[in-house]
Amino acid sequence: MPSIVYVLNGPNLNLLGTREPQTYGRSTLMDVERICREHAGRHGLEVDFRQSNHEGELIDWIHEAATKKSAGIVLNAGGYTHTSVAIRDAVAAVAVPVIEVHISNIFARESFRHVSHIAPVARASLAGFGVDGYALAIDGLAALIGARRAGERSERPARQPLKRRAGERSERPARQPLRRKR
Ligand code: DHK
Repeated sequence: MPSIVYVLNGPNLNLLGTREPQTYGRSTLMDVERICREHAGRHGLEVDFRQSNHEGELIDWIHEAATKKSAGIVLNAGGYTHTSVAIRDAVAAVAVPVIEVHISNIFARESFRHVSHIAPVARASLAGFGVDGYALAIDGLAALIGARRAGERSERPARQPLKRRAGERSERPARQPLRRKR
């Protein structure tokens, strides 16, 4: 059964495509979902893609990802990144790796966005790659958990023993003593 990556999106990300396009671009949340599924598929992973404008619902989903033993979480907590101690605590409470993603470069924006409560407890963080950040997060997560690429074999091919040629000696030739020149 393929492993599942939870991709969780916080408040206002349902408005992607029309919301401040100069900052968040023109891709919609459905486009992001497609990108995530496509990238996850390359690693033999499946995606459970969700969005909520409610803090508690995001927290419940983080817990669920852990109890269902998901492969990991890609989390864009939106504005809650900068305010929610409760989401930070949920991320800290679970054993699954959480990759924090931001479409915009939060460090190049207003100072209140420079603080992320998620970053210190996330396994890794990405910001400023646009919606491609989601694909990068999935690739990074797959590398972290050692997910196989589609079509890759699970076992390494068995090592072949070295074949000795007929007449070949197994030991190294004895060292010849150095001859002193006259
Ligand atoms: C999305 C939001 O909704 C903002 O509140 C964050 C983040 C940045 C993003 O870049 O994806 O500050």
